[in-house]
Amino acid sequence: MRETVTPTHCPYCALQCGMNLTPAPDGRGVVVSERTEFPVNRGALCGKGRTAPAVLAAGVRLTSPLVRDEGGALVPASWEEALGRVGRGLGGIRDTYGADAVGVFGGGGLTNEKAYALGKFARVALGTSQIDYNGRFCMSSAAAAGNLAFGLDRGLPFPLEDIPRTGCVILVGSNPAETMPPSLRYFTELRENGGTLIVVDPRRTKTAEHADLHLAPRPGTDLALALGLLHLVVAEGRTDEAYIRERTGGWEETRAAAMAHWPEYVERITGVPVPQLREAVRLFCEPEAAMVLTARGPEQQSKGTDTVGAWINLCLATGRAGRPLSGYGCLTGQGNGQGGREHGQKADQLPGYRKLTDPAARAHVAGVWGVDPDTLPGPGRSAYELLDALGTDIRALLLMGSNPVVSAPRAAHIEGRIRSLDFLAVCDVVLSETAALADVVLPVTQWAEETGTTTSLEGRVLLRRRAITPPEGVRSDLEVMHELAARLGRDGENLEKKFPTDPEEVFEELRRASAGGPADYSGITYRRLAEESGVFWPCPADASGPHPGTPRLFLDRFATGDGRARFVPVSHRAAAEEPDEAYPVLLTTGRVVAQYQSGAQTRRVDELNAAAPGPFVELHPRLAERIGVAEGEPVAVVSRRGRAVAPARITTAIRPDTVFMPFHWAGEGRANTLTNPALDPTSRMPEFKACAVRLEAVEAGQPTPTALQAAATAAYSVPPSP
Ligand SMILES: Nc1nc2c(c(=O)[nH]1)N[C@H]1C(S)=C(S)[C@@H](COP(=O)(O)OP(=O)(O)OC[C@H]3O[C@@H](n4cnc5c(=O)[nH]c(N)nc54)[C@H](O)[C@@H]3O)O[C@H]1N2
Ligand SMILES: Nc1nc2c(c(=O)[nH]1)N[C@H]1C(S)=C(S)[C@@H](COP(=O)(O)OP(=O)(O)OC[C@H]3O[C@@H](n4cnc5c(=O)[nH]c(N)nc54)[C@H](O)[C@@H]3O)O[C@H]1N2
Ligand code: SF4
Ligand SMILES: [Mo]
Repeated sequence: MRETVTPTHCPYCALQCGMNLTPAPDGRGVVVSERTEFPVNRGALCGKGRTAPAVLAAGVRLTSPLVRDEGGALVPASWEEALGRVGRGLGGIRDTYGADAVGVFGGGGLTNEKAYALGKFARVALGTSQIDYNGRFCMSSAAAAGNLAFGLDRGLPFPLEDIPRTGCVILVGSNPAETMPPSLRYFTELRENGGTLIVVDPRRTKTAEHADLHLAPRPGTDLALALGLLHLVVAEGRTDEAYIRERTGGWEETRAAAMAHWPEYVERITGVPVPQLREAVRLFCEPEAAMVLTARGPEQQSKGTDTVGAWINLCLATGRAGRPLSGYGCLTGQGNGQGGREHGQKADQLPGYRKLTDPAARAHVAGVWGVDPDTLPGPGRSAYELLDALGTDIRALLLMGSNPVVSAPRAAHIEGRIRSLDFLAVCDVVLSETAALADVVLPVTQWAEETGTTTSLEGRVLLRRRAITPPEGVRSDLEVMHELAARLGRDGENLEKKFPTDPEEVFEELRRASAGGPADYSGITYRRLAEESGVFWPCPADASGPHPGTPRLFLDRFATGDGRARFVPVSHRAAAEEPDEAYPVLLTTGRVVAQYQSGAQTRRVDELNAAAPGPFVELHPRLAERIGVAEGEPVAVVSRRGRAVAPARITTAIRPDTVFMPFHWAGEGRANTLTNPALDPTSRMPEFKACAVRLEAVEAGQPTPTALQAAATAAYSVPPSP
């Protein structure tokens, strides 16, 4: 028998590594093997991608719908019954309280087809404005800043393959050694080619170990850092005046703001010594070309948009955007983090990255959907605001592709809001902590069992292909929306006809809906995707022949009205919550290599649990000594939102005024019990990366808050400037 090899992509992060799948010999699940011809990862996979088939197994994943019985337990039920309950649950609330009493929450892991269908489902089948998704917690600040400065947001405006050929990369708050391991090679090759890598991270991460220069700012101070670098660029006469004149607007105001951020002042705010600031400027400005890449570190702040704006300003002032091998980029996170933000599951958005408030966009998309534009609701709330409104004016929620009980900021409060809903329906592949609270759980197919497209962090649209038949008892998210539409239509409306279940049919509609929009997919077909290693958007349909797609953006002009990039005038401001007597230490949060996000999937894989069995609190030996905690001992971290407990992991790789917790676990060690939902005014991004906490050794005596404050301040003293 000939083996059927299906080339496809990983279910997890935005690198979307290529992999080959073959049906497992025992007829259950798939076997993963190298797909060397896919250029981005050339066969390399991290442990998560390699072990992804474990989540396909019965016993690990859901194989039957679950409904809550009279005793309050979740019990297996038929699809007919489960769908009927969801139809009545959502429809009943809509009919009694109005469409906006029903919320929808999506995810950046959903394929383009699902994200598109979900946005349409909210606006057309439910008629609600209350839809948003977890991408708001991810790269929304970078997206907002990119739109402001360049007139367009595509995470990377160039392919990863450009990185090894530039002169210098500043990697800000990004830890690809753990979060996208196969991509590390681009940075090591950069150095082999004579380029330099600067890493900005409060921790000396595995990525920072590869850097020529590691700057370790206090969490929440990247805005000041970028302004300080810009100050030095101006003071040292390193601006590119011709470029500024020809390709940008708004320089004078930005220049003035930067001049107010003296290096010594910036050193005081950030803790980064002035000589290091000067060295960074030298490394960044000397080569012909250079890049700044940001990830969640500077973005997940209550000033994330301004912070990314400040890094973009640095690129613009030095002529390092919209030129070969130069530019600013954001390393998007989730499997379809890029496509998921383009096709309408965001509160203010229509497919093709169109604005819901734009009358022409409404008319175009309503035309594709066959509805009256006036029936389309306006923009709704952002993710945190939506979750915070559950149980108040939003009484029912349909959740697809997120696990907010673990991943939302101020999670204990959000968990309470979710519990206070009249009705919750969750579509998931596993019984996540959030699904466990649902009235109805609908089990859905997974990556290897279904076809669909994703758009990687490069803006490269890719085809994921079905490799095996899903088990009896699960259905695809598209089928769920189709069936629910049938139950939500009024007066024999046949609403389900608007929600096809074949992914290619949905993609064909998405092509038309996106045509002419900023993220134009109209020239992309499944057939092309099957033949090529992906196609970069924008790729408009072209009568004269297939459009090649656009790997590199902005080389001739930016996507603004006049083609010029815009400097964004910004100045430093503090984090929403700074350490004080009662909460003297800064907490920041993030990821470890062997777990993914809320852990809903990866915590079900033995090999990954062996590598990363549980939460921990990373802290500096000096801080550990002050609170009297030894390696591995439990330490309580307390913020104004709550208390979490996890074993201490003591290391000199973190600033002594900061502790770090990964957010992959539920229960006592849930980092998001602590985090601050202070929102960025533009992107509505919560401040996952900085909040004030105090530490307590769980068994030893409790130190006084004042002693802790002293410890935190004394432990980190800024080295004197020369
Ligand atoms: N293993 C694994 N890989 C993943 C994921 C996962 O959950 N697990 N998730 C995927 C997703 S959705 C995303 S968004 C990406 C995220 O990818 P990354 O952004 O690389 O991940 P994080 O660990 O959240 O944050 C990166 C770094 O920011 C640092 N940091 C914290 N506070 C600050 C600050 O104030 N300033 C600066 N400059 N740095 C700071 C942290 O110390 C951390 O090392 O990873 C993707 N890949
Ligand atoms: N403290 C702190 N919190 C954070 C962050 C941080 O850095 N620090 N990072 C934030 C970021 S960047 C992100 S992206 C979020 C992510 O946090 P979540 O939104 O919770 O992300 P996941 O854990 O990936 O949840 C996805 C859920 O959908 C399910 N799922 C997977 N594929 C599908 C599918 O195709 N269909 C359906 N219906 N379900 C599916 C999975 O099993 C899982 O239960 O967390 C945010 N929270
Ligand atoms: S780096 Fe990301 S896409 Fe690649 S194998 Fe790991 S999780 Fe999957
Ligand atoms: Mo993310």
